[in-house]
Amino acid sequence: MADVERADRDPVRLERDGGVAVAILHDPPLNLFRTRTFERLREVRDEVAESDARAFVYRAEGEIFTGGVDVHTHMQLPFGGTEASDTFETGTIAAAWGGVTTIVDFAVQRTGENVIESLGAWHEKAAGNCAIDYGFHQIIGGVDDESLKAMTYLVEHEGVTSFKMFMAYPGVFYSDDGQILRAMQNASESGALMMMHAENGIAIDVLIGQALARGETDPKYHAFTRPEETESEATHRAIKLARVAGNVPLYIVHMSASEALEEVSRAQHMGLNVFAETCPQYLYLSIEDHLAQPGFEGSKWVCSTPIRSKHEHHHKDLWKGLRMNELAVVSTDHCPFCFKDQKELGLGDFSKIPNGMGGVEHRMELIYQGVVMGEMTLERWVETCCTTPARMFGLEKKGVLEPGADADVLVWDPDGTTKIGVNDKHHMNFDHSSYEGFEVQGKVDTVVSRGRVVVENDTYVGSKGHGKFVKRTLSRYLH
Ligand code: DUC
Ligand code: ZN
Ligand code: ZN
Repeated sequence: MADVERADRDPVRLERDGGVAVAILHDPPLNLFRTRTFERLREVRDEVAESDARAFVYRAEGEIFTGGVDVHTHMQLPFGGTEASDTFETGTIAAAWGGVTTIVDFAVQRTGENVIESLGAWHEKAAGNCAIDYGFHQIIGGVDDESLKAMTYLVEHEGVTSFKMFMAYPGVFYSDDGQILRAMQNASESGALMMMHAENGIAIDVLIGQALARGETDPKYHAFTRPEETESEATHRAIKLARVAGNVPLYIVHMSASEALEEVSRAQHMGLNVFAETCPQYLYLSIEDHLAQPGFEGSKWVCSTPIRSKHEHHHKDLWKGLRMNELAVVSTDHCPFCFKDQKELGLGDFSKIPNGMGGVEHRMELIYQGVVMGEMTLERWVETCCTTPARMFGLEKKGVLEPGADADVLVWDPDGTTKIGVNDKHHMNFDHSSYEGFEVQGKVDTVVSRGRVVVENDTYVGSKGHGKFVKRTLSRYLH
């Protein structure tokens, strides 16, 4: 490398190598750096802007971070008698608006379906449509010899190194303990990571039946029939099964409840390979303020695991879990449905409301608000929203600002504000906002995906198909 230059006041140096400019952070890399005075870097902005995938693009104002990584989205997922309303095109554009430069979505195999074909179907949905890069996890809905073999194949050949199973949704995605154990044993062999939707779906179905028989049909009963014990029991069971399966790495998705978090924390203290994520909805939203709104309004916030009571310490405990690294990742479980015609499928019967809400656009903003509120540090924001998700899921060139990494950059304006709502900031494809009326400090300024500017000056300037499928390696979080 020739020509090493140093920016005057900032912990960054610029190296040029064959016309490619690469910013390198101080050692150890922080994956973020503050800059108000990037005069020197501003000079090279035009030079590097369109040049090379590994080149960074700079602006003079704002703070520069590695782009957001959301490892839990469901674009156009067929679910609940309908289909999630964001396509790979609309959803990845919205993600870009939110400072996200990589998503990992879920390909779905149901009982009787071929795993490799189902992954192919998800490739078809996404290819050529995405604004930012994407990877896939594979949902295993049916465990048999063929699907187990396919799991190994996906790890070895397809860059799909994590598998999600469901202890909930009997008759839809549900797997019993024996099936889960077999899949976990397979993952233990191949080195893959197991992701678990941890809710006791059999018990929940009993509670749902009893509630409906009592005439309890409003959206709020969705949460009352999924009490925290059904989440913590399943979390506990998943942890034990993972241990039986040779301590396979286990990642509990969308954690919402204090008791479930205790299970994870206990396992971690025992030295088990157990990890967990939470989502913004579990940190901010509640039964009282959202799900129990009058009439059918609350259906907008029906998702599983459910949002919980604001009086039971869940919010507080989850923020603490994020600080303590008991919760390693914040994702969104982005799975939006319109109120009209989609959520309305559950009018008169909460159990028929499609489960899911949208948030891929707002995760960076909402979790930055945690920094503003003193719930976490700026470094932790980057760790939980960018760096750890990338490492956890083997996205080798994502979540870091370092030579050789993809130039996925978020320029953040800490002095700006973001007003969230259908008539404010809202680029997702559904007819309401899960965070309507939220006003948070901080604002996405510029977003760069592999060296290409995709959002700047409050305008989306990316292109359909720029986003490419990323093959993932095994999780790098443990090794
Ligand atoms: N939970 C949701 O709310 N939506 C999609 C699937 C899930 O597990
Ligand atoms: Zn789930
Ligand atoms: Zn999900």
